[in-house]
Amino acid sequence: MPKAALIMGSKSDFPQLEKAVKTFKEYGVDLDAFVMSAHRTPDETSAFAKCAEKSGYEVIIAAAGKAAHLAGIIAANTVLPVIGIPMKSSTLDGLDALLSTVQMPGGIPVATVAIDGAENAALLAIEILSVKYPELREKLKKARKLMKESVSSADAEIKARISEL
Ligand code: RP5
Repeated sequence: MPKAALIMGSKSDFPQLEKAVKTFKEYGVDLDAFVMSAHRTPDETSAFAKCAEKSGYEVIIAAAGKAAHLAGIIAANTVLPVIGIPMKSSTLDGLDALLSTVQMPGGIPVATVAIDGAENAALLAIEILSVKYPELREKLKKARKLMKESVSSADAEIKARISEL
């Protein structure tokens, strides 16, 4: 079974991350979630990342706000793919976390999604896992098809409403 880890810098991040948890459940990916902080629990965070491969994780999502170094410190301690979610949790509306997460130095990549982009982080993780688990690729294709159908029906609905004006 595919296995992913979701690390959040604080429990205050969780409400914005629920969508990621739901997405993993929909796709049948085994997910473990943790609260860990690059600044408040630096040793535990590094230790987790160092053991992540042995623990069976295949992809890691790290979500943090403010001076968000969580994804970076995890990526520095593992070669597993790390996806960073910059969280909107400060007076800077998440721009601080976006820049802290995305501007990694060469050699240590973090695949950064949009501010509060929990759903896309989960989907990107599932796309990465689908290289190994073809059943996930089929589910992703089905979901894209449904999305396309809902856009087509929205298009038809808008056209009908416009013609009635
Ligand atoms: C970051 O600081 C966390 O990821 C959170 O987004 C932000 C605020 O944390 P709390 O002060 O609410 O615990 O490390």
